[in-house]
Amino acid sequence: MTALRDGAARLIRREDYCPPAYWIDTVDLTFDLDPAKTRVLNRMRVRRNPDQPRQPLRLDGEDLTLARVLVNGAGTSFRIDGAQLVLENLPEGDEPFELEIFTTCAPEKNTQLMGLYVSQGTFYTQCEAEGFRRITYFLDRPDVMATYSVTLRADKARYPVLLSNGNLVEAGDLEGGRHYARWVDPHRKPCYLFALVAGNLVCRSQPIRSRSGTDHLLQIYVRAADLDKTEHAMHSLMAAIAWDETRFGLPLDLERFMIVATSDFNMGAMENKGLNIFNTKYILAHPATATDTDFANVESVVAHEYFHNWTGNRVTCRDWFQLSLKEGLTVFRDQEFSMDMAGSPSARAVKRIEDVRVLRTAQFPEDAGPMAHPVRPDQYAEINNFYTVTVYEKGAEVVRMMQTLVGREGFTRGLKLYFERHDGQAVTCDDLVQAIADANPDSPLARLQPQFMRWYAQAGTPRVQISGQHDPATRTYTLSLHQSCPPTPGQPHKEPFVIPVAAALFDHEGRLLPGSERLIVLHEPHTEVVFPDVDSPPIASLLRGFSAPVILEHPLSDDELLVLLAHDTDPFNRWEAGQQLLLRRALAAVRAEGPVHAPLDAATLQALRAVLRHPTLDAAFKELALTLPAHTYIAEQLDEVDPQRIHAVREAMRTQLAHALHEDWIWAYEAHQDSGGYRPDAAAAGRRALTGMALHMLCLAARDSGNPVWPGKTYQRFKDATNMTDRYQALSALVSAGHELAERALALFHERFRHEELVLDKWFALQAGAPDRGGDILPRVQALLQHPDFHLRNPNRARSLIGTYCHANPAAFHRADGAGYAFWRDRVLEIDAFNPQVAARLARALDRWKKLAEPYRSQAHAALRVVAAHEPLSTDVREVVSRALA
Ligand code: 0A1
Ligand code: ZN
Repeated sequence: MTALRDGAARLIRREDYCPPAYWIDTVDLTFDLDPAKTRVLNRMRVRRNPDQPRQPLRLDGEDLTLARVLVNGAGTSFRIDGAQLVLENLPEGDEPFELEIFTTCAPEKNTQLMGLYVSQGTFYTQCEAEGFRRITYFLDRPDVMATYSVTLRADKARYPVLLSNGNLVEAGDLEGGRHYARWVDPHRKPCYLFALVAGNLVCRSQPIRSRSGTDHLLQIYVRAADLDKTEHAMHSLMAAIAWDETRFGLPLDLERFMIVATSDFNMGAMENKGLNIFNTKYILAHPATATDTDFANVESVVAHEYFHNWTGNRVTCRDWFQLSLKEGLTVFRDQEFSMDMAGSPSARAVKRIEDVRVLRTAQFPEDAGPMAHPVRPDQYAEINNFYTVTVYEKGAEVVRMMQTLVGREGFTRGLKLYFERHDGQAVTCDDLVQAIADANPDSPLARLQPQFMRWYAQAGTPRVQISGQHDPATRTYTLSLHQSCPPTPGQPHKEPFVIPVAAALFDHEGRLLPGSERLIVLHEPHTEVVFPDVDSPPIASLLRGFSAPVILEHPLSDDELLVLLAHDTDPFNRWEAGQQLLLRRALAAVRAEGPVHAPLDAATLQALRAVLRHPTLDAAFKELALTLPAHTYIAEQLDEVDPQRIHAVREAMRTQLAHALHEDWIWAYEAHQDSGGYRPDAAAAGRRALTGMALHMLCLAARDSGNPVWPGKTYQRFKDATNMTDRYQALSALVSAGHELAERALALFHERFRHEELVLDKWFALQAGAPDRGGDILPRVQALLQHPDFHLRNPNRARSLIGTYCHANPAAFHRADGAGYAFWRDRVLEIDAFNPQVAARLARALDRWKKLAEPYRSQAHAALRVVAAHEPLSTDVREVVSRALA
């Protein structure tokens, strides 16, 4: 419910769950589509739920104009109670009855982009979580599942394409230049999976035959100008279909699987049954306009939405508290898919590192801040605020731990049992864990199942403290592991978790000790593990592959970290050793007094040079190993945060890397050039990432030396590039270095791509995210708000300029004069007036204000208080700011 309401919001609690008093078995919808006034006739077959006490039928509705209600064809009395339509005089007895509701709505006035809305002249719907109630009165909850038939009527010239879920059963012309299409979806579904699209679109079609021999039609609908950008999405979809059949035995259950892209979308994409609706950002990809990151995102989001067809649609959530049942599991599945697509072990590790970086830079702060919540939350004011990195990414880590505890095959067996038991049902997170445990009765998961469920119940990132003791007399090495978890809002005390810690031992020459690899399942507060046959003090490599979403406190010496960086056989921990070395130096420099000076020592620089020059390591891995720990990750390690100090330290480290490794960067740039055409595969993308990093470093070094050679080469590469990755990297290198050529390049870039919305988003984001020099970014962002290409109501554009500035440019945002926070305050309120969901995400930029040093803390507090006191304020934003202020 995103309606603007006054006062404190009512909390919805998980413990209050009650099955519905009525079931809706069939829904027949007729739409007369008109942007100003769309007429919706909703004919339902309803029956009382005999397991519940007799009570009135309460249907949810929002922003609807009600014209008529009929029960079994006759008029009936009704009343409106808040946002509900209440029917009291229903037929006696338990026979099903026909309920017919006729309403109208105004899609062109729908700026929230929930329910039925118009974008660039085309109708789209978005119903998750509670948007269907903005289309018609309904039991808008995921445990009410019905079969749907849908008739769409609209002007034929303006809306030649009419789509809904399922199969097209009839289409034809009507009077007055109108036409119609009738769709029937044979699968029962909750209303959040309903969708319709009507507009002037073209499509790429692909017939396929599955492994089991069934024929299907895949279609991707876009605007005509975008058709040449759909090939990669189609390939990704075909790969995802094949992967789900091979890995999990899950086939496509639809004759027709359609994807439609829209420029105006609050989130990434939506898994509506048979008719996925996507943000264009996650469908369109052409080498000339999309970067390697865009290509990878398209692949993973297309797969994610497709995988929801089983994990989400065939088996759905009983209530919205169970959101991670479908999201954690589906993110896990899309991560596994992307890893398998990446191919080589080191390319898989690169994907794993990228996923862990997201977890640490976004989820760990969430888990330590005012919005901390369990993977299965206990309460919410606005469910849209809980589509979070905790529910999605930490939820995926919880599923991954289950796979680790039962093994890969055991996990596949568990999912098979889950579908055997629950296909067609709306279930809970307990049901998923139960199926995986029951399919693996001898596993540690089955033994520790109730305790494992704490991952769903307790918020906060657990810490695992390590110490090790070598005993030469017994030739043993004893590891002590101690776990704890800090308090989070509403959860002062935590019980111990089940933590799988993958471990191995190395000697000081970097040789793996034979037989030392094992999985430690920590479940007590404190555990000791003894490794036999260890002749001398070893180096423990722990939490390999990031086997649990915890913070490891493992006091390895610098020398030991250097050994792991050079030799660990687990590429994840190899990367991690380098990150720990860099993090230590960053923290020491942040904590030191006085001006920041050269935080990196010669040994670290030499180790990084060795990684960069390594003969066999992948370019993508090298790029990750040489990337500094993120600003937010460094901030999380501190009790009090001075954002300007962290920024200064990171800049000093970058400058040192640029100068000390100058010759190496030149080598890296020249040795990793690609000849031939663009291919978005992991190896080629890795080479481009590394050459891009090299250019950044070379431009940075040139800034200090004044030598124009590398900026000149970079500018030339920017102009000559044959793909967007290289072009954007070059542009961004000039912008980051603050080189005078940057302005010229930015102007050229705009001129060349001014008709490409997604490229313009990059153009805005690059400027909003550029390194701050003397406070110059905020005025630039303010000026860009007035740019003719800036459209506040388009979520992608608002996020690219305002979101990037507030969320991704800490040094520019946290200004001593508080002007960054005042800007945040004004934009949150401005956006909240028309799109609360987007506003609430922006509002979270000040989640961690209590950790800020003065004067930032007081300034941020003042801005938050103004937002909290504003009337009217959406439930969405109110929940975020009141938790921040609590
Ligand atoms: N279920 C989608 C995410 C999603 C959630 C809410 C939305 O409303 C605007 C849209 C999409 C997914 O996980 O992909
Ligand atoms: Zn999802």
